[in-house]
Amino acid sequence: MNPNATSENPRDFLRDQGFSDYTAEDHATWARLASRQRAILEGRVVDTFLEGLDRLGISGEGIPDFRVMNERLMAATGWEVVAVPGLVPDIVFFKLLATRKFPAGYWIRKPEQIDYIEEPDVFHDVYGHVPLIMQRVYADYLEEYGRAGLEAARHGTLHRLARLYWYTVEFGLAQTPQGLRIVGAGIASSPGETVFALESPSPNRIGFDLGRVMRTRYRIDDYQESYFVLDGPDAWPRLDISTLIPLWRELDREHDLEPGDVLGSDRVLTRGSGAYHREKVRA
Ligand code: HBI
Ligand code: FE
Repeated sequence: MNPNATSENPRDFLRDQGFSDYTAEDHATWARLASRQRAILEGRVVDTFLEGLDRLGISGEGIPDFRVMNERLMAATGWEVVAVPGLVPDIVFFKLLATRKFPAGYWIRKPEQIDYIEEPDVFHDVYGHVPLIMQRVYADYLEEYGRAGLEAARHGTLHRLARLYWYTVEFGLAQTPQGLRIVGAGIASSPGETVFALESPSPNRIGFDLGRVMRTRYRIDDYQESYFVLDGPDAWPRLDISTLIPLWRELDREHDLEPGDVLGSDRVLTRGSGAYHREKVRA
């Protein structure tokens, strides 16, 4: 069915991965991306991410076969990866997560788009997102996120859930005994942002707070101006609805924050210089 249609039924968006249709060039694109990432992630991403890659058999050699990957994922946390053509409607996305299905684009970027794509492809979705789903605490957080999303749709607070996803699942950092590490898939699937998020003096790095994050707009087309830092690699927030509803009500009385804003009440780990985005504006 036409993916632009307004169906809210996940089944209308699922398809077969079409594993045998990938070309040698497709697998070579994966291999190039995966080997580049592996080298740069060591010591920068949480250790459980690299363990997840290994346990899933996600290799640097080629695009993984979802059937093989899903046997291991299902055994570990009861999750499964399902193939979709691209972005699915929010409600469909939440329904899938709430039933422990992670939607992944089946297509892979062309060699000339190696560093930037507008919609998530199989490399971002599988390499970036799936390794942590091998971990129970994370797997449970993602399911809870899906459930909270369905509630948010009824309360008119979808934008708050989108911000939460953005600043945790996609662009989260975490404190670990070894120092600051990456947990977000958007960072872990991008070589440029892997280094920028941890090492650049430009962005703010702010201790995670659920309400603070839900107030904060985000950039979709460039590195983040602020990253939020979980207190530990497993310190994902609980999203029970009885806490979220009063929180949403409180936030509706406050103005939104811009991506680079820093508040007096923030737990600031790094006050960014802002140099990176300032240069961009001038260029
Ligand atoms: N669809 N396939 C796919 N992948 C996503 O990450 C995704 C989506 N639809 C909606 C969406 N994300 C976001 O708007 C969520 O943060 C709500
Ligand atoms: Fe993503």
